[in-house]
Amino acid sequence: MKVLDRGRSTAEGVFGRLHRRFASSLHDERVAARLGLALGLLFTTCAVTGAYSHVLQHPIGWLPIPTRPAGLYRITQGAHVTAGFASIPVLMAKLWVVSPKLIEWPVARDLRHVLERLALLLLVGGSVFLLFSGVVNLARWYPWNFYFPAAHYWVAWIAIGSLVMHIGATWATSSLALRRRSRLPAAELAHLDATRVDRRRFLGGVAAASGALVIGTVGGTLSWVSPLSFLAQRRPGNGPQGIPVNKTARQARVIDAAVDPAWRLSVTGAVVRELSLSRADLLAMTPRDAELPIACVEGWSASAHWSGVAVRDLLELAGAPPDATAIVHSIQTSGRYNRSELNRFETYDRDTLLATHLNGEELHLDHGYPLRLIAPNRPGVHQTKWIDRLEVVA
Ligand SMILES: Nc1nc2c(c(=O)[nH]1)N[C@H]1C(S)=C(S)[C@@H](COP(=O)(O)O)O[C@H]1N2
Ligand SMILES: [Mo]
Repeated sequence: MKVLDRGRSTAEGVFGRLHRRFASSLHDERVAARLGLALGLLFTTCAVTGAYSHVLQHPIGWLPIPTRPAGLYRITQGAHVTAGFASIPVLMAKLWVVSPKLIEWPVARDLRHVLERLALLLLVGGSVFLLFSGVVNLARWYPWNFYFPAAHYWVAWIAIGSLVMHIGATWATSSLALRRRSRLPAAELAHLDATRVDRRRFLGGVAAASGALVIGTVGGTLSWVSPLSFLAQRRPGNGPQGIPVNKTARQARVIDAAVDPAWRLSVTGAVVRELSLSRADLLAMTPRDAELPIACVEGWSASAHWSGVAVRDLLELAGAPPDATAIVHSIQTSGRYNRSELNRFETYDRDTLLATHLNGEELHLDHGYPLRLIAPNRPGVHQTKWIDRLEVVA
């Protein structure tokens, strides 16, 4: 018993000392609630745009995503990455503000308390993992051997579940903390006034850090901010023909096959007649053109003028059924992005092109010469380059 008591009082002593070290007028429910609100908005933005990106990248058969507005994915994915970056200082501040709570003693009081703390642990761990993995993915540094999108996706569900539990558990205190001043008791009001400057400065600093990160990323999409965008991996305007490149023809090991005069586009599958078309055959077809963005999942994007043949025209020429879907195949044999599916909205849309030209010039090898897919409202990973086959699915 004595030993136990001593153990407990030592632990209490340690926790007590930690609490005193963390004593500050900023460990305040009002500050925590404000930061929580900001974090809630930023995380919701990430969750909604992330879910949208997921269904675009992993198409669900009965839920084909429309092709309009053509630039929607560009906005949602830019918002996803930007909101993620902006939430880093807010999360750090929130953790610091509530740190006395995180080191609370006793560690567990009752079952409800255990569940609350477990949810909190998952929420904190999940959020830190999501932000960290997102950032290092953008930096193309992979200190792990799992597939980033899958891990990011599943941890997001864990974080969402624990966030809902956390909001449920803290709703009463938070709404009380955000309550209007006029309804506060006099003693609390006096304390509030005495510490107002501290809180303002602190929250202002957090907002400024978030703002700097926003400016640091949005230049991956908005060219007029890009000189200031220290975090943007790619900038619109940089790269051959004014468009950034993620994977070059050399990295994809496609150069020889891409420049081979024997290259043909074959149209196969659920068609009346299979086709084999040379570049000259394609150039002799009705030219179609469209102004469309490349919008990478990494958040950067760039708009360009593309021309080539419409997938819809090719399907008509081959006698495919009007509601056919299709798969485009690249001559690239390795990698995850050597093929992609076109849903029925995409095969029907006249702006879904197999492009031969970019910004008025013959497509650069790194942009997919001799032929690449460019379609409205699609993630960059599905704008397949170096295409040699269009497989029609009825
Ligand atoms: N065959 C093939 N196509 C591909 C890729 C690839 O690795 N292989 N990368 C995709 C990605 S991630 C993006 S963002 C776009 C970029 O197109 P760009 O290099 O012309 O800008 O190409 C896509 N098409
Ligand atoms: Mo990409």
